[in-house]
Order: sequence, then structure tokens, then C-alpha cells
Amino acid sequence: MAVNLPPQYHDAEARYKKAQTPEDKLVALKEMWVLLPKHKASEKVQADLKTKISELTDQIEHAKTAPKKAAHGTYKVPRQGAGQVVFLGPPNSGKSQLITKLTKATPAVAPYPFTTREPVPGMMEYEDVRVQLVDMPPITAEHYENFITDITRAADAAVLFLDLADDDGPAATKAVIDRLKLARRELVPPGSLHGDDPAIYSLSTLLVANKSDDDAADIRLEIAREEFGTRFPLYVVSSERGDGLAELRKALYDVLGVMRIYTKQPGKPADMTSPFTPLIGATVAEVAAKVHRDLEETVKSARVWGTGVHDGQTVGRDHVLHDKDVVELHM
Ligand SMILES: Nc1nc2c(ncn2[C@@H]2O[C@H](COP(=O)(O)OP(=O)(O)OP(=O)(O)O)[C@@H](O)[C@H]2O)c(=O)[nH]1
Ligand SMILES: [Mg+2]
Repeated sequence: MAVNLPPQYHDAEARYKKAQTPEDKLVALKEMWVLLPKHKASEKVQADLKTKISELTDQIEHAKTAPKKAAHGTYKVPRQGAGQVVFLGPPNSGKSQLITKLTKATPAVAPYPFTTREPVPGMMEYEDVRVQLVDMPPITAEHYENFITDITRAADAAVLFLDLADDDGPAATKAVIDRLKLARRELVPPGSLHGDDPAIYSLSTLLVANKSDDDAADIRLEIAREEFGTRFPLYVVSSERGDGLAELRKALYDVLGVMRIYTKQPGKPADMTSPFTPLIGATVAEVAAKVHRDLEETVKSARVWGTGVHDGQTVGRDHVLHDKDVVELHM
């Protein structure tokens, strides 16, 4: 199969060849990327362009000596809200676009690969809790930012992306899984048993097949289901149109495995605005520790309103709480 390149592609290529500075070269390469038909026959050209764009972007960034990264050699994203979910995936699969739809964060979204170069956190509201989502640079077999290894270790869960607008989508997603494995990060379905090897960190993962609005999305989705459908829970979305996002929001909260516990002071109404979010199955003592570190030791009992108790029942420190219980701690 021949690659039918539009004439504008050749113009952009000519500008690339003539360009004197890395910046001008990059502009031309990005135009070539946008103009290149994305199908099987152009796979090699696509791979080639990706590598060149990545290398040039690195070169330009390096010249600017990114201070944050140079100083610490890594990035830290302090955990906020009920938990942290990192976005992992191939270039151009719509990670940044989805973050802009689910949070107030505004990472750059662009029609060429390797746009995101550093982690960008944003807070997603879900009912009365907030979940932290972290946009990440893309991953390919050849391109991997080392700080991803640390960030995935600290995260509570991950979203793995699959690009339904790209024939190469399933293979590119598989490359992400394999590259993370080399870094001893294993993407697993939520709730699965973690392996025995302590050096390998298992990360609960949802698979998001993005760009469901693409004309040929259905065919690629079938391939994706065959390849990954039994390995991960699959969410089919269009970040651009907003399809499937309500269901995904709920899944992004559920994957954290937390529950909502409201606290109250004796004689006062409960604070129903900002619940604590301990792991499902947490006890009175464990919730007390979330309120204040010292309380875990000193809490003796609690009155509980909610599931499995009668209103205001006094329970011991080892009582297991349930989602949406109201708790009055007694020292
Ligand atoms: N048709 C369609 N295009 C989308 C959708 N989501 C994102 N895009 C487009 O895909 C391109 C890449 O989107 P980004 O969000 O920058 O992708 P990314 O995964 O963050 O890319 P990198 O930062 O390079 O890893 C942009 O042109 C988006 O407009 C979608 O649901 N449908
Ligand atoms: Mg991005």
C-alpha cells in the first residue's frame, strides 16, 4: 500500500529541510504530522516523524534548561483530595483534552504528538468529593520520561488511553504497557491481587478508549476489546464531544476504593460538606487518624448514624464504618 501524501505535506517537508533553527524545523515537522494520513501504510513515516518531533522538542527544552526538572531530577505531584489518578498513554491519544473536560486544569492540547512534557494535575469534582487527575507526558517504546516511574509509584490508580482515531492505536497502547513493565510498573484491573514480587508495583487501571466520534472508531474498538477488553474495565469516550464522561467520572471515584465519612461534634449537626475519605472497610480508629494523627491512639468510642447501627449508637474503636456514615468521635 502506498502512502498518498497531500501536496501540502511536501511543502511542509521542503520547509523542514530548509529550516535553519530547531524551532523552525519543529514547526514544519508538526505541520507534516498533521497532514500525514494516519493508516497502516504510513506507519513507518508516522514512527519516523514521532521520533524526530520528540528529539527536537527535547533539544529545544534542553537548551532552555528546564530549571524545575534539573534541580530535583524529578517531579513531585503532592496528593490532594480523595486520591490521585495518573493518565498514561501513547502520544496524541487525548490525555490532555480529557483533563480539560474533567477538571479546571488547562494543559496544552494539540494535533501532534509529544505536546505534554511535564505532569499537570487537576481536581475533578464528583458529587461531594474531589479526585486528583494528573496529565502526563506520552509513553512509547522509545520515549519514556524517567520521572513517570516515581509518579506512578505514588499514585492510587491509572487511566490507560487508547486512540480510536489511529489504526496504530491498540499497538501504541500495548507499547505503553510494555514500556511501563520495563520500569517495574504493572497495570492491573482494579481489585485484582497484587503479585508477590515487591519490586514490581501494581497499579489499578481503567482503560479509556478515546475519540469514539471518529468515523472508523467502531472497527478499532472491536480490535481493542479483543486485545484488552478482558484485561481492564473499558470506558469508551469522546473527550471532544463529551460522550461517556459521566460514567467515567463515577469510575474514577470508584477505582480509589474509598468511602465518605462525615463527622460531627456533640450537640451540633454533622458537617455534610467535606467528608473524610478513608479506604472502604476502615474502622473508627482509622477514621480518627484521618481527622488528626494523634486521635488514632486516643479515640475510645464513637456514636454512629448510618448503616448497620441504630441512630446515634455507641460503638467501639474497632467498629467498621460504611459509606456515608456520620461519626461523632469520643476520646
Ligand atoms: N476526534 C477527536 N479528537 C480528539 C479527541 N480528544 C482529543 N482529540 C484530539 O487529539 C489531539 C491530541 O489531543 P491531546 O489531548 O493533546 O493528546 P495527548 O494524549 O495529551 O498528547 P501528548 O501530550 O502528545 O501525549 C488533539 O488534536 C485533540 O483535539 C476526541 O475525543 N475526538
Ligand atoms: Mg498531552
